[in-house]
Amino acid sequence: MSKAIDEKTQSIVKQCRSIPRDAIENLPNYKKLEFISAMQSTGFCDIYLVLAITFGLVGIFTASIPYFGIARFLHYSYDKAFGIDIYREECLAPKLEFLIDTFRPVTSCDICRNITEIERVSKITRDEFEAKYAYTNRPVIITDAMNDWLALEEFDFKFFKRLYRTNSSALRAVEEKCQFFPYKNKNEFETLGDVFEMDLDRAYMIDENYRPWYVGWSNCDYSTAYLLRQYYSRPYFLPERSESSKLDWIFMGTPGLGAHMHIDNVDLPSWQAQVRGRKRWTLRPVPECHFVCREFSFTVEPGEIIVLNTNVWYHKTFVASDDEISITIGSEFD
Ligand SMILES: O=C(O)CCC(=O)C(=O)O
Ligand SMILES: [Fe+2]
Repeated sequence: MSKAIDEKTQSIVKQCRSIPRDAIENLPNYKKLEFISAMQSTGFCDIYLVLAITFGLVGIFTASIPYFGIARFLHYSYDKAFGIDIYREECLAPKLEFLIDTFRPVTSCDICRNITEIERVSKITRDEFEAKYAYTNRPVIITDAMNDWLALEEFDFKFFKRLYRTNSSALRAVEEKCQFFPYKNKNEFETLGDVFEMDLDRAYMIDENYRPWYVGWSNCDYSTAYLLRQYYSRPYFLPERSESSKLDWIFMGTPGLGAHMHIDNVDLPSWQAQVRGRKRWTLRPVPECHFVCREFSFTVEPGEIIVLNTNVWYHKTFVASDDEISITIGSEFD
């Protein structure tokens, strides 16, 4: 083998002897290789050392970004690169979800350390709820807070279809000033009005080949809020001083669909009551806690209320009932 290589080398050397020196020096890659060889041979500036230092510096720079804060780094970069002060663009956040993911403040892993499943509690006192869950970002399910709610019997697709009938002030308010999330159905439901135009066979899954649907919206209209509150009461466990926001969030849809994995930017923690159907939740810790905390899933049953700070836990849902639509109502609290 080595004899063969030797012969090959000799033949190349012989061929090269016949080429004039000038012609070799004019070959396009000669200059580049000459430069590298010069650097190596001085011993003063080894090319491999240069590369190691360059990549080392890039590595240190990259690793320091999380230390100084990814959000701060990106804020600075957006300002310099596009002239956008991202913190003054809050109204874009609901439309451009990546802004929430990218610019949310770093979360302490203390909130999710050692949590591997959801706790279920009942007969909890306000003080105990306040100390353990209200402001600790620790998710919990309260199993006995909806016993006397009229909503359990009255809230169904037809109830909301009547409330949000065409030209009603309730519907106009949602369409003009509240938020609407059509999730996977965004190509067919542009507004909440489109949802309630759906025929009842589809809404109630009577049609065997029904297309599944899932939507959520906020009710930010005072008189609709007043009406909705006739059907449910403020959960008994909320601290006395806590203001339940006047904004209701309603999520409704058929089995198999739900909200994709996301994190919110709504300031306050919230409670969400499972009025009808069952909903499976997955909670995922923020990526900076990937090695400290674990993702986990659980199902919220009808009559249960989940309390969650959706600003610090990534969350996704899907309706897990066999043949019933899921309806939930909730609100933020401070
Ligand atoms: O209930 C759902 O499907 C989604 C709820 C949600 O994203 C929230 O409450 O922030
Ligand atoms: Fe959310």
